[in-house]
Amino acid sequence: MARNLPASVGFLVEVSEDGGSPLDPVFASLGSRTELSERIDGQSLRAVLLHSGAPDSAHAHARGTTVILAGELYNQDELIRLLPGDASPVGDAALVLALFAVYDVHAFRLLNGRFAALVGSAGRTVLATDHAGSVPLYACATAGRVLAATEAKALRAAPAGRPIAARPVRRLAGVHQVPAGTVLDIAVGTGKCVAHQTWTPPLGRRIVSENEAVDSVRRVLERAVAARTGSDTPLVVLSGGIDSSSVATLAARRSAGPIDTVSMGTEEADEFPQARVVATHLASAHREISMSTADLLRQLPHAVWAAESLDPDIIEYLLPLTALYLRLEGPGRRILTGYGADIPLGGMHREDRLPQLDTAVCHDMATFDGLNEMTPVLSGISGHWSTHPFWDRDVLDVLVGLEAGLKRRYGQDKWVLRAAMGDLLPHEVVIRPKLGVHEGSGTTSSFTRLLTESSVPPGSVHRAKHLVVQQLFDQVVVEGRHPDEVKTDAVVQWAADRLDADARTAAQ
Ligand code: AMP
Ligand code: PCX
Ligand code: MG
Repeated sequence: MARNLPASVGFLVEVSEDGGSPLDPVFASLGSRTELSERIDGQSLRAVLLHSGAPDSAHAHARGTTVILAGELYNQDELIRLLPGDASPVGDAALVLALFAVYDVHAFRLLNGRFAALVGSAGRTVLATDHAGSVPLYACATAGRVLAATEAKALRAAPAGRPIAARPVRRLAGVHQVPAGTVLDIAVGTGKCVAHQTWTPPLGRRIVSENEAVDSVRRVLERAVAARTGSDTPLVVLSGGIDSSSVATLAARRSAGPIDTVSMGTEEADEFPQARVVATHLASAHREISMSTADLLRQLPHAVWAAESLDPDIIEYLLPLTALYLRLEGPGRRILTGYGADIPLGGMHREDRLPQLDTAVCHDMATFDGLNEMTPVLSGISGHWSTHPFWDRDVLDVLVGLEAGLKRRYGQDKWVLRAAMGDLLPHEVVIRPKLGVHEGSGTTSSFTRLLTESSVPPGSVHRAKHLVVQQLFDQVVVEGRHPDEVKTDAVVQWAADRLDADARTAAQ
């Protein structure tokens, strides 16, 4: 299906029995805002949709049920086949509405997408995330009132809600994050909540031949890239590693003209030559964006503001991407990345033993939830929409489910992917092991140096990074400050002083 940006990229919704009092719709994502207001069987539903000009298909209403959807679906064609012969709903929200009428909450087990959704019907508010929770969704429920938003900061002024079957958000009493692949069915009158899990990563491993594995990886990734490529020229954030190069080459194959690619680097490190090999091979319109590590580190508050993540490792992966997106001028683009490939393939696991490889895959697949590393808000803060083909539901099912010996083979990491792309990329690209974005951009090393230069002892650097990220979260999410007002240097000094004080207390 041809498309540019999703109809909506975020929302704040309030469902209440007494009309409630409106919250301030605060989002880090850029976008126009459209308000809508409806009565559903004695309750009022008020929503603010964040969008880039055409929000109509993010919202659907029929027979006392309303659907609001931020993001997009990737398997509309399959889904439409489930509906009665002549039904062909226009837009993703209408499609979910039609499926909900047939399957109720179980409709969400059918969807392959990148979305957060709300369904309002008589007495019920249903909240749903995609299989990966890739569009974060937060909720706050009290008797008679349910609030939901795609950014936690939009709920910072919400009244303390009752505990629900979801993860509490640090220092936002009553605000919870809806887990990945989950539907929460909330009774508005009481605030009581029932959770249904709609997806879980495969735990078994399929035994298939090399050829079968390679063919299925190629086919499923092709489909995932096709479903994410709009009518405009695709833009791929390209490191020159096998993951983003695979996405770029598959996007280029289905594009009528040259695709756009962009790479970032700093004075400390870049992978510009490696990315250039791929860009030249694809004849893409390629751009290199270079920045100082000082400028990069100044964007730390923006990375935390966008990702609303408390994990310092994840913030190190996301900072260079945030800084890159902030330098991509408008209008809003659809951006494809290779993010996430290393998780189901164990790409960050640099050794040969298969039990350890599968242990790493199992661990990463069991712990990604709540890290928000796939969030579209990262690029949303500069008005763009990012999407990650490797975390397509069908791609994940295939990749996770391959036995470990197909992931590490003939001394190569991610062997099955390299073999699947072998005929489309230069040999040197196919075989090169790659650094992570945090290493290839000098992010980890420059962040570490900033701390040690502020007299953090080398053994306390990780703890200091944790404190910095937590403090940034408190300022830009919990307290609602704009990241332009928050200075990385001041927060780093605060963390160094705090560690120093803790060390003195311990020594007494
Ligand atoms: P990684 O797995 O470390 O390569 O990073 C995840 C994704 O981020 C890659 O697949 C690329 O899409 C993107 N990326 C990483 N490094 C860069 C870079 N230096 N410039 C542009 N995009 C990058
Ligand atoms: N990545 C990885 C994901 C980082 C690990 N995340 C996790 N375990 N939840 C990827 O792109 O697959 C890098 C830099 O590599 C980010
Ligand atoms: Mg990668």
